[in-house]
Amino acid sequence: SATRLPLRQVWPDAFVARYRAAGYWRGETFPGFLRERAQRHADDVAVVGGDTRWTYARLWDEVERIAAGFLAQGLQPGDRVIVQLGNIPEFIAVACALFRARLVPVYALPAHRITEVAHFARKAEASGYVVAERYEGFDYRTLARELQAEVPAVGHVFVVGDAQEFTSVSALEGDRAALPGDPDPQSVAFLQISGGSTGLSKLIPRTHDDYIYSFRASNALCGIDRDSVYMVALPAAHNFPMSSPGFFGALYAGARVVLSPGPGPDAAFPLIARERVTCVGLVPPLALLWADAAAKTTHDLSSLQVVQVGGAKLVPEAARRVVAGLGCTLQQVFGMAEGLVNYTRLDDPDDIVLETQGRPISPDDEVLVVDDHGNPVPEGEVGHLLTRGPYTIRGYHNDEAANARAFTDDGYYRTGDMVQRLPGGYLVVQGRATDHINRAGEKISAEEIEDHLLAHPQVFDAAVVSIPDAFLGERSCAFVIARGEQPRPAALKAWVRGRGLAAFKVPDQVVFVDAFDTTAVGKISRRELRAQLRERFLAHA
Ligand code: J2J
Repeated sequence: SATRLPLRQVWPDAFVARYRAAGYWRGETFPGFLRERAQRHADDVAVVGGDTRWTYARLWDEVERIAAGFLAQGLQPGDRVIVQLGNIPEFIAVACALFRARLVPVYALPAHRITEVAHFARKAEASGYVVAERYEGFDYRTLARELQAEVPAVGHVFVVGDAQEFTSVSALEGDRAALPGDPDPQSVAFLQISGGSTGLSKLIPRTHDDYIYSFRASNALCGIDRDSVYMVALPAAHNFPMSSPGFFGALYAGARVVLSPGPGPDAAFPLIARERVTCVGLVPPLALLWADAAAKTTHDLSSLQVVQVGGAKLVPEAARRVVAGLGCTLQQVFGMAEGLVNYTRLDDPDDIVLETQGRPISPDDEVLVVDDHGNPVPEGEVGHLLTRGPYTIRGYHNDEAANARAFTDDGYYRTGDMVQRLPGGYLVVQGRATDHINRAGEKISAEEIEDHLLAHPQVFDAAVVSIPDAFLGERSCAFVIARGEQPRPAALKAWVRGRGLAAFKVPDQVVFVDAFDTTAVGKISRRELRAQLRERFLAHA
C-alpha cells in the first residue's frame, strides 16, 4: 500500500496560534463552506460552462455523488488523485468531490503530457487519475494508458465523457451516507504544481485553512461578492484563476463562475456579454490582445468592472493600453502557487496601479528584500524576495533537496524573484534570480529542457535561455552545440515534444553555436553561461 504521507502541513505552533488568533485560519474546510452555500444559495447559479448551468444545490449534489463514487471504486481517504481537466464544470465538481471524500487532488495542466504526468504520479504516489475524454483535440485516454503502463500504482482512471475501458465520471455512484465527516482544516487539501525553476516541477501542499484564507481575503480586495460574475479564462488549474480570488473565491462568496473554453476574445467576449461577467484574471499578452479586440468587438463588455493582470510582469506602457482598451479598473496581481499574493488595491492611485505589482494580501505576510548574502537592502533597492506568512508553504511535498534550497532555516520561502520595495510595501518585480522562462505566464525550467536536449544523440551541449518577446513577454531559445552532423532545428523541437512534454516547453527558437565561451574565467556556472548567451544574442538581434 502507498506510503502514508504527511497530510498535515506543519507551521510551527507559535505561528499556528498567531494565524488563528488573528482570524485568518477559521477552521473552515472546502466541503464545509460548499455545503453551507448549497443550503443558503440553493437556487443561485454557481457554475456556467458549455451547456451546463449548475445551481449551488446542483453543484453540491454532483459533489456528493462523485465523492461517494470515488470511495465506492476503492479509493481510500488520503489517496492522491491527479486531476487533468480543462475549463469545464466537471473540473470544479471533481475537485470538490475529492475534497468531500478526503482524497487529495494533484492539479495537472491540460497541456501536460506523459513525462510530466508520470512525474506528478510518482512524486505524489498517486492512485487515481481524472481526465476528460478529449480536450482541445487531444485524447486523454491515450495518456491514461501510457500513465498506467509507466506508473502501475495509478490503479483508477476516471473519464469525463466516453470512458472506454475506464470508469465514467457521470456514472459514478456510491453510498452517500458512508461519506466521511469534514476534514481537519489544517490538513493538506490538494497539491498544486510549481513552475519549477530547477529541474522538474515540485508539488505544493496547501491546507484548507491557509488556502481558504487566501481567497476569502482576496475577495475583499478584488471586489467579489454575491452579485459578482467571475470568469475563468486562463486554464482553471492555474493558481491565479483558482484562488486570486479565482473560482474558489467566487464560490466562497456565493457568486457565479463562468468557465471560458479558451482564453482568447473569440471564446470569452460572447460569454462576458451573455453572463454579464464582472471580473476576470489574465496574463499580460492576453490582456493586450483583449484590449485591442475590445475596440472592434460588437459584444457588450460593459459589465466588466475589474480586469486583473498577473503571472508575468505587466510593464507600465502595456498597463496603460489595457486600461485604455478595456475601460475598466485594472488590478495587478503578483502571486505564486507557493503562497504570497500581492494586489494593487481597487482604489489605489493610477501611478501605483500602472507601475507596481501591488502589495501583500495579509498584514502577517512577512516580506524580506535581501542581497546575495541575505542582508536586507534599503527600501527602493532591488533584492531577493523572501516571504513567509499565513498562506505561504513551509516546504514542498516529498522533496528534501528542493526544500533545503528553497527555504531559509527560519521558514522563509525564497521566491527567486528580484524586487524593489516602495513606501507602503508596494513591490515592483525587477527580474529573477533563477533560470526559468516565463512564457506568457507559463514557467519553463531551463534545466529541464536542457536535460531533454542533451538526450539527443546529435547534441553535445545545450543551454536554454529566455529572450524578450514582444508578444509573449519572454520566449525560449535553445543554444545548441551539435555533436557531428548538425540536426535541423525543427527536428530538435520535435524531439523535445516527443519526449512527452507540454507544447509550451518546446524551444521557440534553436540557435547552433560552435562553442560556449567558457574559457575566460575557466569553468563558469550554467547561470553565467545562460546570461552570456542571452547578451550575445541580444547584441546581434
Ligand atoms: C511579474 N512576475 C510575476 C507579476 C507572477 C496569482 C497571480 C499569479 C500567480 C502565478 C499566482 C507576476 N509580475 N505580476 O499563483 O495566485 C511570476 C513570479 C512568481 C511566479 C509564480 C497567483 N505574477 N509572476 O503566476 O506559481 O516570478 O503563480 O514567482 O505560476 O510568476 O508563478 P505561479
